[in-house]
Amino acid sequence: RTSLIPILGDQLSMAISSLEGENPDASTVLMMEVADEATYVQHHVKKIAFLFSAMRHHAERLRSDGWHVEYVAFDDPDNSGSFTGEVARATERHAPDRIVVTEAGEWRVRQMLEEWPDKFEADVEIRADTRFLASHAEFEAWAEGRKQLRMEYFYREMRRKTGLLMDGDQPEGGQWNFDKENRKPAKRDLTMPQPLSFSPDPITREVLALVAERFGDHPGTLDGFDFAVTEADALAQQKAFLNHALAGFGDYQDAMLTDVPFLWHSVLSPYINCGLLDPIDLCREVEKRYRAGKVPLNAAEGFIRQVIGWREYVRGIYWREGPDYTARNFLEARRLLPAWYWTGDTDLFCLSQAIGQTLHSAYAHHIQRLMITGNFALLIGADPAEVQRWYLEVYADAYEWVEAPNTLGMSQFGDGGLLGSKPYASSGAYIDRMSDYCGHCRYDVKQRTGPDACPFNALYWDFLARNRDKLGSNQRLAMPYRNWDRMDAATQVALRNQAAGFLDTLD
Ligand code: FAD
Ligand code: DLZ
Ligand code: SF4
Repeated sequence: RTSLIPILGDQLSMAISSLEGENPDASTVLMMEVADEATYVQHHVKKIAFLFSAMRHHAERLRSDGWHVEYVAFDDPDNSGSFTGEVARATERHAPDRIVVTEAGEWRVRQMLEEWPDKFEADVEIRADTRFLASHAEFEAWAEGRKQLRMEYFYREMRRKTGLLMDGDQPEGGQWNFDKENRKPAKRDLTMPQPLSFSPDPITREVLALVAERFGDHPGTLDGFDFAVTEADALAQQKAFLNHALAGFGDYQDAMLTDVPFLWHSVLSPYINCGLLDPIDLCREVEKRYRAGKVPLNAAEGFIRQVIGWREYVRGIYWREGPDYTARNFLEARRLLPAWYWTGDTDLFCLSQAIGQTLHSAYAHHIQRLMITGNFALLIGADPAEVQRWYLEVYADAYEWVEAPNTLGMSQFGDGGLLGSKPYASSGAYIDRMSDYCGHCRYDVKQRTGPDACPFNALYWDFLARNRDKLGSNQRLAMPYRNWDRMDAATQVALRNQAAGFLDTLD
């Protein structure tokens, strides 16, 4: 029996489940660069170039392993522009008995695949994505019957399941979570780690020319494209992280420094999410470094928690909550993002840093996403659908299963507290504590009102006051609401006017 095996752009693993047990001599692997995927949002040009190049390199790798691969390039004149259209053309060419595919990473594409059995003669088999630790059923079983879902408890299950950082049935070091140790501000220093840089080979250069020509109206720049596009190079970047940056990952996880985009972060998410790196292998390497005495426990635990805790947890939430999760808007926020989210051209220095580096590198680290761009969008009352679209567009690691829970749930409180127990809203003081941005800013982080006041300050109080009916009973906000209530009426009015004046400048 002959098989057609479509491999989607985020399935670039040799161990992908759709290939498991299949016979290369009776199979055609289909890979396709399609307009639907490249334009369902206006992806950053580096994100498209990265994926197209990684896909083309992966096709070569599959061929060298004996697979027959048909690769539909973006500018193929017969390219129909969609997964379903390309599978239809391939079934006409080959009349396969079976179509075998690994499940998609988002509802939009899942729904497409689920239509295939009705559309095509062949038997369609949609296989589970075994690159994740928790299957859909396991996550459901864990979540079932719990009054409140919290990452921390799910994470402990994943520690037990993998045995990562376990000492028998107890957590290594007697504690599951060392997050409290991971909040140090960083100092600039000449020995700071740097991710590797990979110069474009002929395949990548061809892709860069294609993307420059066809996606000129998308955000970002192709200048300085230096992503890894093969598994070997992604593994080299992984090794560089393990050897140089991991030791500081814990301490400086929340730190931000001017013109230092990567700090001690791994910058591996684009490779993990598209399949070039295996997240569990990576965690095992991290544990090895800890066991060998090369990195402290707070770094190893902190990193492993992000991957087997947060990453798996947000995926579980995404699929559990269903296709309308992304449309939620608990705070009924309706404002558009300012146009400078797509240019970085703003005099709020922290935002110009986070957005500027995003447009350049299609990367920002977690605290920039959460506490700079996310926090600001939350405070101004930006429409969470619009905020999700922005995050999906601009980051090379963005796929809806991981982007939406982080943006809608964690950052914008759009799900009303399902993902996080309180909104990640803060005034300028937090940003000043964790970064050196404020020293470079035209605003004064210590002032709350007046022409030089840091806009985050008044916006923060205005956010709390404006959303009191929705947030007032949240126990974790009791203290800030008490502080608000202790202010005299004139101060409250001045803060709200200051915020209103600033918001007017955004429209
Ligand atoms: P590191 O700091 O080195 O962390 C290591 C790894 O842990 C990451 O590579 C990633 O695989 C995983 N990880 C860490 N935090 C999270 C998290 N909250 N959720 C899932 N995985 C996590 N991550 C994405 O992969 N894609 C997204 O589209 C995405 N959108 C986000 C949107 C918002 C508003 C926020 C606040 C966070 C988002 N994140 C997203 C999570 C996180 O910011 C990125 O995974 C991280 O910044 C990637 O950089 P890194 O590889 O250097 O991570
Ligand atoms: C993100 C993306 C882009 C930009 N282009 C393609 C593409 O042309 N072909 C492809 O197979 N995949 C692409 N992707 C990734 C898909 O959107 C991703 O695989 C789906 O979201 C399924 O999870
Ligand atoms: Fe950002 Fe305010 Fe600091 Fe300026 S003063 S960098 S706007 S937090």
